[in-house]
Amino acid sequence: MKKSIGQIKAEALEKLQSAPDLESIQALSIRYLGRKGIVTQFLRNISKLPPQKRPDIGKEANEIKHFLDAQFREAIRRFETEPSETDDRIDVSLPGRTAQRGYLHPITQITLQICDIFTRLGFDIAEGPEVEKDYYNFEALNIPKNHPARDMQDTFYISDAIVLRTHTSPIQVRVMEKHSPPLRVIAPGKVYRCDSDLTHTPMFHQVEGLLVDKKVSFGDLKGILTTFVHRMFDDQTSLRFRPSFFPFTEPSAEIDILCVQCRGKGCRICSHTGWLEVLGAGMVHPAVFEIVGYDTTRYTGFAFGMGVERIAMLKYRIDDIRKYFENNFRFLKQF
Ligand code: 2NL
Repeated sequence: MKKSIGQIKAEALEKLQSAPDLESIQALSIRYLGRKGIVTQFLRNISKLPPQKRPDIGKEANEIKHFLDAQFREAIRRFETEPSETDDRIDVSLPGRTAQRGYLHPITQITLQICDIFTRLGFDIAEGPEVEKDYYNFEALNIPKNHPARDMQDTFYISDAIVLRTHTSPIQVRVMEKHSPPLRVIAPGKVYRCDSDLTHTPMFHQVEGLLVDKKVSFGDLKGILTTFVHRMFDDQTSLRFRPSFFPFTEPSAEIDILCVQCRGKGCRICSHTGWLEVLGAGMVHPAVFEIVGYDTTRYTGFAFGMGVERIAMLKYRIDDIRKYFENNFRFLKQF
């Protein structure tokens, strides 16, 4: 025999030490312990030795065979379970994972645009509680106890005397309680109604406006709202004032704009009328002024209200209001 079993062992361990990857360890295992492997051959050749040498060398060779087998198995297990040094390394030249940029919600954007238009016309912005007294939400607005607007079906009642506000008018009542005329305020905010379908959600956003001064006329109301519509949509957009009714204004009107889609020809969006309702408005009812202690012989005023989602749906041509509340990032980031 050319090499002693001790030499074979040393050589095998040295090669195992410098094996760079799993494949070379597996190849080494076959080279030494395989059917025609170096250690296997050595064991076979023991039968050619003189009989008195066979037991000692045989025993040693067998031990080394098992030892090497354990070493190879262990090395293979280490490679398979532990990440290698190269896998572990961080490539500092890779581009980082960028954080998604945040945006203002489309409803917030429209609310801010509406507020901006009115601030430039001299209005102040006022806010108030969403959980409101029945008094501010109904009573002070000349909405009597048996009025259909108070119906359990529309209003979320917290208790007998406390509701979730159904409009932002209570904000303006609170402003009038605190300040005397002249006064120009707009009241943006969330409002709640027990209603849910394609065009209604239980929570939606409103902007209301109120102007009180000496000699305020319906003409002033028309002027302000015409300017608003021209700035919100475009200055070619026609308006139409239709007589209507609200308990808190007299006279009252609903304001339509010429359909943004068909420009009056008639289409699905305007239900083939050519017009879209966007605002409610009117001259503040004297009963409301009396409740807050304003002198109705000296002051008149107008008020108006609009749904922000409705304006946003028309401006962005979205036909399902629920899209604004699903928080689908791919929808929201378009605006
Ligand atoms: C609509 C109609 C309107 C008002 C809101 C108001 C507020 C006070 C006094 C009188 Cl404090 N009126 N607000 C007036 C007319 C219409 O909103 O269609 N909103 C979406």
